Amino acid sequence: MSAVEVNFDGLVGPTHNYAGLSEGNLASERNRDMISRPRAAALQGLAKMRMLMALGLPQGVLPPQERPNISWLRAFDFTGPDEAVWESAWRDAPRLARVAASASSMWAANAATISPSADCDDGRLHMTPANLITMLHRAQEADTTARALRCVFPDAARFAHHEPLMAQDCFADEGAANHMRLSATPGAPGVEIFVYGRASDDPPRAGFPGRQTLEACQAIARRHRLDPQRTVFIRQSADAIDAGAFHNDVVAVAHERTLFFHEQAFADKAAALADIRAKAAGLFEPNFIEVSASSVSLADAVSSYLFNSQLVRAPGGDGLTLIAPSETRENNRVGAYVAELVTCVGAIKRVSYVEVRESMRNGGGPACLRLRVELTDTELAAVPPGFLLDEARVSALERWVKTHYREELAPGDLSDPFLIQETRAALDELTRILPLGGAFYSFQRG
Ligand code: SUG
Repeated sequence: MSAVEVNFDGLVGPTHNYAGLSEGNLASERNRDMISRPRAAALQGLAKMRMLMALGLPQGVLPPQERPNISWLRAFDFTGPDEAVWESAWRDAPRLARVAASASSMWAANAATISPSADCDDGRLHMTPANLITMLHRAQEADTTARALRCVFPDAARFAHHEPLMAQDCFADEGAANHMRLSATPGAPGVEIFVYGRASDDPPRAGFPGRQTLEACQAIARRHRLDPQRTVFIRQSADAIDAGAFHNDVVAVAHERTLFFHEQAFADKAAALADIRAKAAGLFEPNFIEVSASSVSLADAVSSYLFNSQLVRAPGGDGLTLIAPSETRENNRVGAYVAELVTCVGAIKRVSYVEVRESMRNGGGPACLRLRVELTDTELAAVPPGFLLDEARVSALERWVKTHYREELAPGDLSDPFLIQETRAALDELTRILPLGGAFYSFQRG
């Protein structure tokens, strides 16, 4: 059956800021308390979507979540009118207030794990919103993500929506950022590759946290009804995690038959590649593009975000295009590596650099900002068209950003109680640009 990969990008929310909330994410830690530029951040995200649209690729969008998250703060017994909740949280628990202001749902690669229907034995597309329990600020995303996905994929006969995994350490799950898929062509059955940072019975270790567990990966593979003969579980290398690869998509990316990865991405590379090759047997021959540490060190891979690129095939074009962050080019060693890569005979024929600097300063590159969903023609027809971008809708979103988003947000600006009404006005209007209905956000439900 013919199918197409649709990237659904997370819209950057109006409270985009640098709070230094993510241990093990070097950019987030380094840029803590910098002044952010929410308007530029959201426009950079939309410009990236435009770039993919210009290549002839379908592009979808996911809404930002409601922040400041006043109802989340109420769970910690901040009481009174919304403005009073916000003020007392800043006074008594500023760290919680910053968590409640985080716009982290923009990184849609962490929204969910998606298995296309070609891989699932009931012929439906399966999705599991990520519980994101490792980082407090991200753990507040799962419920709203689940609701957003139900709006975008409403047809239960075609789309199987699962609950996020149990919010327990054993099932820590960060979604598609640790999930890859190889297949001969879109629509063909593939090999699903789950990458985990730790197993629940690992001995304690020093170093940065592994955010994805083996148990979470296995549970998702079972509930998505994947064929064990076509499913691979790979342990991420501790070296990669400790170098700042807090998700696998910082050191590897896959598309169609191609796996583009860093030599030190996986704990046991030889076993991982052999397993992928064995499980692809009879379907396709995988194409491994391994980047040696002598060409690009792990430190350069993490700082340049080379692998946090999108690998795409433009319709009618030959070969794959790497949509890489401009930071990749700015790193002389990595930029030179890419320039050579695209001139050798290989699957990746060209590179396009994209500027998503505001997101990058929080550790989110082009690939973090999108959730990939491979849809058959009939599944695509079941997506409300309002979630797919055309010129009119992307222009409407740009106008919306320019109307509602602040140019700058300094940490001290976040405590402004006026921010609550300001962001709600923006989100309320958004529900008339995207087909979210009039009660998507909790403030709209009263
Ligand atoms: O979870 N940064 C995000 C970046 C997510 C990137 N996603 C992928 N690699 N797929 C994170 O660490 C920083 C927020 C702050 O510090 O204000 C943050 O959440």
